[in-house]
Amino acid sequence: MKNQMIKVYKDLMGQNSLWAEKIRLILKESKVTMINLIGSPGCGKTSLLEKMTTLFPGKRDFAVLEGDVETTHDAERLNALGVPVSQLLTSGACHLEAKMVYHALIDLPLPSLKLVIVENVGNLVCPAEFDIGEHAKVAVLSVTEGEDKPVKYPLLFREAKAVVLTKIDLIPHLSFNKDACLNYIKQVNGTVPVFEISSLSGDGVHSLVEWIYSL
Ligand SMILES: Nc1nc2c(ncn2[C@@H]2O[C@H](COP(=O)(O)OP(=O)(O)OP(=O)(O)O)[C@@H](O)[C@H]2O)c(=O)[nH]1
Ligand SMILES: [Mg+2]
Repeated sequence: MKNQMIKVYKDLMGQNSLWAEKIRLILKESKVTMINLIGSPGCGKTSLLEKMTTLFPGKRDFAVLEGDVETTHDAERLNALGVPVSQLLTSGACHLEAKMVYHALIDLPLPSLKLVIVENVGNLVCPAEFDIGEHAKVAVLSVTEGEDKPVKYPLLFREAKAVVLTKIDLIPHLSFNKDACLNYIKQVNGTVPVFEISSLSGDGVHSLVEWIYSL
């Protein structure tokens, strides 16, 4: 077939950037910081948010936007602890886009908040490609995933302003080589701070929370 009309779809991601800009504007106006937590399914993102909540019962200045493909399980877990939370369901998509986050964000009681934490859809690849207007992407990696993930999936670790190494209480039971993991992270992102935490014991969570509130 010759001379057929070629459809060109240009700058679809540009639409995402427009929504991300709107988010940045709202966050600036309301003086709210937004963190984008990204990591594999089951790496411990919700458990970390639960531990943050129970360790600092007086702190009620953050809300959570829960991204998942299906179910409201994670939002229910945080709702049970009294955290303002909304569930964003992608119905199949492996990441959150800025337009969806924008609509959930403007429904939050922003004047009473200092911080919004977005738990992105469990995925080590796609969410890293999307700007959702956040102040910081935070990479979450659990020790059960293996030490080489930062070099196998480098984009997230390159983009991240911090890396959270979770489930460190399990290290004695694993062949996980923590030094190798830290070296791999350094290889990809030489200056990124790494927080080693256990949501089971609460170890390391305090330093992470301090860092988040210093942004
Ligand atoms: N031993 C141990 N287990 C943990 C820790 N953090 C999370 N887990 C367990 O890991 C499993 C998954 O934890 P979640 O917090 O649901 O993980 P998630 O990253 O939110 O999962 P998705 O939202 O499905 O991507 C649960 O069985 C948790 O109890 C930890 O620090 N130590
Ligand atoms: Mg979760």
